[in-house]
Amino acid sequence: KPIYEVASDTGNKTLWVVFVLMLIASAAFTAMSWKVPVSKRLFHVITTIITLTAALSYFAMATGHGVSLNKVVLREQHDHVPDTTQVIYREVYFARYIDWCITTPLLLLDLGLLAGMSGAHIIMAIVADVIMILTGLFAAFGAEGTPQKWGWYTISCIAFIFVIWHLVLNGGANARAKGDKLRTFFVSIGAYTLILWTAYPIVWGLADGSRKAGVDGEIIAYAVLDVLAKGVFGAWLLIVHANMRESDVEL
Ligand code: RET
Repeated sequence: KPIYEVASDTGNKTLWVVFVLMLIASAAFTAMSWKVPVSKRLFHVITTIITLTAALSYFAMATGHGVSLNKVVLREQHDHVPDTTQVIYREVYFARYIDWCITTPLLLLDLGLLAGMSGAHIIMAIVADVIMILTGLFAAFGAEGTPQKWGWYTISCIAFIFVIWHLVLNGGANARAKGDKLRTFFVSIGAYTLILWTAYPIVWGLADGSRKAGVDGEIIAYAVLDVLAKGVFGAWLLIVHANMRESDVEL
């Protein structure tokens, strides 16, 4: 009688593919770091840790470690007939949130350092970001039919708006001070980041949130987003950084 929403072979294969892609990206970023002196490897180190963390998280999910079967009870009330309940078990890939807790602050650090944001502003953006991820984790395990699930989701979205606020206002202002070339690059990679990051709460709403999307659909959507937001983002940042002295940081 209970319904099981779990990954099929397609979903599981997708997890393995992204695991391998993240490993390849990590190796490539490490090799790129060897081309520059140790003192100029800050972006390389940050960006490699991002893809390496994702590789670990995808390994956990692909092997069945980073996932829990979440029980959802739907209660229907009718007049004159007894209440009916439907129990759904759906996989929640909690390893994602552990991954995001480490990698999204590092992505923000990449962008903050690129723009030349102050330490205070970088810390504020990162703390808001960690709150966004942890409250998103609570939302994923929040009970249906109570304020838990969508309450935490709303709080998470408010934290997300804080992150965007810091990035756009402070990031934008600081990047401008570093010259036109750097400002143009920051605006491009910042807009790219903003669009991709905004897709995550949308996927969440369709998948964990309303369960309109199946578990395979969820895995594939996050897989594409993760490769773009970590792998392609990192490659873009490191390649441009290699040819743009304005992007150097003294740290
Ligand atoms: C959740 C659900 C609750 C509401 C919001 C979310 C935002 C998540 C974001 C994730 C970004 C992840 C990245 C991963 C690595 O590449 C937690 C999905 C606002 C923005 C960039």
